[in-house]
Amino acid sequence: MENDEPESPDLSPANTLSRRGTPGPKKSHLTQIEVIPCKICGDKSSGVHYGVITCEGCKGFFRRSQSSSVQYSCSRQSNCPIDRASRNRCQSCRLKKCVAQGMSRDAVKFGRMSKRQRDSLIAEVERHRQQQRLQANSIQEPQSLLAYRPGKEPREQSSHLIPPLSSPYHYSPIEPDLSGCPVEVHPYPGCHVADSHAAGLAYKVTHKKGESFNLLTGRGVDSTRSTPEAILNMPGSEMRFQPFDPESSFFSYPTSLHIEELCASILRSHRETTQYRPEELQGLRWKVFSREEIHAYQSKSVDEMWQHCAVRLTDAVQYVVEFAKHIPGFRQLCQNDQIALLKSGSMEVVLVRMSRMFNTENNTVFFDGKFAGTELFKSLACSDLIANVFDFAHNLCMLRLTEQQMAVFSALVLLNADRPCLENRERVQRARRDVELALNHILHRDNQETLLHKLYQRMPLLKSLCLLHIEKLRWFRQLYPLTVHSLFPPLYKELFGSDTDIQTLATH
Ligand code: HC3
Repeated sequence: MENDEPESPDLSPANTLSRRGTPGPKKSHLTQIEVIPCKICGDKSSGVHYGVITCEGCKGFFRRSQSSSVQYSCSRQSNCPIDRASRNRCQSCRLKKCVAQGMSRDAVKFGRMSKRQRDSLIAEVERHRQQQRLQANSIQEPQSLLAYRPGKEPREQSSHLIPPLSSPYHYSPIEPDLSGCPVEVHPYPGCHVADSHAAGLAYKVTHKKGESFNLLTGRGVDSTRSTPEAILNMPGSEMRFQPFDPESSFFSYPTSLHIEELCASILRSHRETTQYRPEELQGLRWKVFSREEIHAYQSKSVDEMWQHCAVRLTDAVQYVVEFAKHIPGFRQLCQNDQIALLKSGSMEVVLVRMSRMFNTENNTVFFDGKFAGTELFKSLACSDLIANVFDFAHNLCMLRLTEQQMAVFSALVLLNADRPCLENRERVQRARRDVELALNHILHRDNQETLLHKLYQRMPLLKSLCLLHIEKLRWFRQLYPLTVHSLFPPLYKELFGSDTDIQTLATH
């Protein structure tokens, strides 16, 4: 446990951007870099240190971690949340986050920032200043119907966000036609129908009292009694919705005003839950992995690299969960359906969002703080999956979606009334219809109606990619059942494979 008193500011020009002598943009922007919170723990930052905007505490921690020969290790699952309060609890995860955000001793040698990097930083400073102005103003303005507080970083919530299910799901043939694929492999880890209804499948997510975690808050709940509204308003939950009448006109007769409001709300949700802004990613395109760094990834064993990617993927999924919780109409669905939509749709949204982080010039994707090509994932031993995922990201990136288009498309991917195990399909369809109208609206406004067909065309592709992903996981789990059971994040296991199967495998 490292005590972590912020140290006296390090004024060496090499280590701070705001005092850097290099000529650059208007002084005012750089002197206000502290409006951007520390990228590691969210505390107040003091400048760019080792290539990343951090607070004094994290700067000092990283410097000490580079000089000391000590090896840090995590006593949990290497996915400890790192924030202002918890940053001293796990040095291993803190250092991992520093590296993931791009902190590096090399940054000291860089000395200068390119124009693109400076522009990206200025854009981020400007956005934070705007957010501060908005927050200052919003105290006076009456909050809109869909008012919500920006959620905490999804990472700060429990990683076990999907309730452990008392019995494995079994896939039902009534659901989407997947006859083309072997019964044992389908995109959704199945859903056990405790009692099916003629109109569709209702699956009972039965829990023993106190044993469940709730996807929507990551907290233990007695879900036998909870309702989404009650869960949403649990202490500690990040979502504070005003009481909402789902049957209100907003959902039954969307007017253009409602659609405009829906678009704006989905865009806000998207912006609050994407780890990087487009302009930031643009400014980071120069950060590609060196040959040595790529070799280090390729030297990982198959199970090590799978565990590493599983943690990264789970991180990304948690942001998608927060995005979903902010989508008007999603939180009005019953908890069963919210979980069913996330179980089958969150990976698809991760892949959609991956296209935002893709550089089509060199076919690389932003991963672990730098841009990586397919070769970095070689030790996953699933080159076909990687190739298909990169192809998908490349082709979607080529459409050059705006953030608004990306946000509404992501909401449409999630609100899919054809997913298995839904209890109230009609209600999902109603929420989806409003998002469809929203997508039509913004593409018409942007004079890009031709994109509509192209986006709808990509949905079956997303499903087949997730089907392939599940197939690979089943292959991996046959070889390394205990790795998946003991080292994969609980949320990953809940999303992509029933834990019960793993226990069965582990004991046979
Ligand atoms: C899809 C991916 C895992 C997830 C990686 C993500 C989406 C993670 C969040 C980052 O911000 C962006 C990012 C970049 C690359 C993505 C990886 C590319 C290939 C890899 C596999 C297809 C999934 C492997 C995960 C597995 C097999 C452990 O489930």
